[in-house]
Amino acid sequence: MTKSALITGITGQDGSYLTEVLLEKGYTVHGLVQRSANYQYENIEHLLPDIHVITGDLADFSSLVRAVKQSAPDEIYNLAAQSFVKASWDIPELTGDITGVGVCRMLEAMHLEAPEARFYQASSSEMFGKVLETPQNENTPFYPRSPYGVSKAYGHYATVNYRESFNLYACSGILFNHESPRRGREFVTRKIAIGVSRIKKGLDTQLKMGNIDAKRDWGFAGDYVVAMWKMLQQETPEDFVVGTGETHSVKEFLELAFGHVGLNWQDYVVEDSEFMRPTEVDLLLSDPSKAKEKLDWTPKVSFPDLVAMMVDSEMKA
Ligand code: NDP
Ligand code: GDR
Repeated sequence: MTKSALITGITGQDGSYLTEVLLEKGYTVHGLVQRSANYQYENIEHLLPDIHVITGDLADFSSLVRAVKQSAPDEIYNLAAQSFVKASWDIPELTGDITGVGVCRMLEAMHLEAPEARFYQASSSEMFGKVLETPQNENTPFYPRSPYGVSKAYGHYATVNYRESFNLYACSGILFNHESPRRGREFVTRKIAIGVSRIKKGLDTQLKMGNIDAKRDWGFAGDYVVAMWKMLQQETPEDFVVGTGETHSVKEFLELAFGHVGLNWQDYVVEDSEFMRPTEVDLLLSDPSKAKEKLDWTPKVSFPDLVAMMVDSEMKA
């Protein structure tokens, strides 16, 4: 029988790649989309004929109940969030409401309307924040460093708690940074890829950056959505860390991205305090051995290939 999936955050980077994976597997895909004056369907434009769009919002419980009723899902992927860490200091309350409490609303809607469904929560390495051990695994304690990280920790524990309280099939995927040509424009990798292509084409002369010594464990989003699906195919629900196990600095990303089009990053990059954060998470590095062992998951795209893919995509755009 055809499986039904409900994806919140379907218009985002991960939502679009996950939809492609699920359609390929024969799922009926329903996507929750928030109301907007000018709907931005850039990432899912090509998928619209094959999916069912449901208007709803993680801030509105009744809309989530309706969405679950309407889609009768076998699997729910809760990807919607205010996902930009830097903005979470400007809109902390909204971030808490959507990225944190929104998870509870979604879990409760499933508990009421589809308790047999399987639930995936998009948790984040930002929960590790000021890391208490390196590398970070499923048992590493959290020390979030932003309103976003704090909200994700709430969503993570809500997921674990609904699993333990009501015996729901609910998993938290603790994903490290993953990028692609569909990444939001304000995130550092896409910002650099766009900046490089504009400079190469003579449209800009400099690129303003924040903390370029920050390090991240960066992978390709297309690989990571496969891990989400695999988590929901296990016999018992568990939480998994997903990452590459490699860490690179923003500086390294700059070097490779400018180098890819024959330029030297030092000639164009300037520091700008506007892009600095009140607190940083300096060394995020995953230990994805549980995902490898139990999900048979490993990332396919290397760091240099990811940088090249993103710069090439902007050069073509
Ligand atoms: P994006 O920012 O690209 O997508 C976020 C999605 O959430 C968009 O579809 C957005 O809709 C939607 N959304 C925002 N607010 C609401 C709301 N109030 N109600 C309903 N929908 C809403 O994120 P990614 O695809 O990169 O990430 C997916 C999830 O994974 C997020 O929860 C993120 O926090 C988490 N995550 C991401 C990582 C990464 O490296 N990408 C790593 C770890 C976790 P709209 O298009 O209308 O704005
Ligand atoms: P992050 O992603 O905060 O890790 O959250 P982002 O790409 O915004 O920042 C990564 C690092 O780069 C440094 N940086 C800059 N960042 C931005 N955006 N712009 C700049 O100009 C700049 N200069 C330096 C940042 O300080 C930071 O250290 C992402 C999101 O997808 C979250 O939703 C997700 O949970 C985590 O990854 C894992």
